[in-house]
Amino acid sequence: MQARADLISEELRERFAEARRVLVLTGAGVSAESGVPTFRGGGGAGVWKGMPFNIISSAGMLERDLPEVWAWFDYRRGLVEKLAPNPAHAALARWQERFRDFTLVTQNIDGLHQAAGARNVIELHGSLWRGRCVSCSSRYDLRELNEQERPPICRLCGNYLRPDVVLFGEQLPLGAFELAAERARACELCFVVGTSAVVYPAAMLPEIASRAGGAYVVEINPERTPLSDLCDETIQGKAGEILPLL
Ligand code: BV8
Repeated sequence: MQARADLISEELRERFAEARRVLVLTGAGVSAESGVPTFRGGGGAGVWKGMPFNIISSAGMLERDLPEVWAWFDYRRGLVEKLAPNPAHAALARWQERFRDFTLVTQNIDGLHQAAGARNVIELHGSLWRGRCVSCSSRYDLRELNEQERPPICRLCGNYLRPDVVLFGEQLPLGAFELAAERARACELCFVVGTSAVVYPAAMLPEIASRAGGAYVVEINPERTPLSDLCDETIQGKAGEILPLL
């Protein structure tokens, strides 16, 4: 179904035309039209061998069963490697050139923003495509390692690699949230695209943009979320249909 341009308010069109400092926060919904399963709302990424994803994707599980966590992320990587960015990712990559000061913050680990040409993406939760040594924290591109070796072994210190992904109960990458929060305070227009806004601290960013920065906050999501009431405008639609209209 073709989205209707009248879903975009005049106020948003004017702000979009004049904006210089823009921040976009994305979640799994921005990759849904690429075929990447979302976590909640019936998305397929929610359960693994009977375990809800916040159990298999947790610090405790990594402690208990690193090989199982590798199997879970190998499965996710196997899904994503066949998929391509969708018009939502392409639109956001174009916005990078359009605004003087543009920040793209994602909760996603699928790498599809970068595959669509986006640069300097703030990955709050890490990346499916990287492994990190549990001892010396050396990082590796998993596409360059031998797939059979599980868990992979660090070439520098010989200990195990883990997925370079932030699991539930783990701290975000050093400085990532602080940088995103600083940009949220400074922005004048903030888009929240395809997130159920239940995971913290990522879900704090639109509130920081609105309260601390006075930004105009726009939510793009087929459903309402706990953030919807905070937003200045909510556009109920699919990211791949709405974003190209702007
Ligand atoms: C932290 C990587 C400090 C893994 C993810 C107890 C102990 C410890 C911490 C906590 C605790 N209780 C609460 C917490 C905090 C916890 C948290 O927030 N829990 C929630 C669930 C209650 N947070 C953490 O643990 C964070 N760390 O707090 O550190 C600390 C440390 C130690 C001790 C105390 C504190 C770490 C959070 C990061 C977890 N890792 N991902 C993996 O991917 O497997 S989070 C995971 O959820 C994904 O990254 C995902 O991106 C994220 C959020 O989900 P969404 O992206 O919003 O996706 P979802 O499916 O939910 O929604 C999709 C949306 O899209 C829907 O709204 C849908 O309507 C919409 N949609 C669908 N189709 C479309 C669409 N929209 C647009 N277009 C479409 N076509």
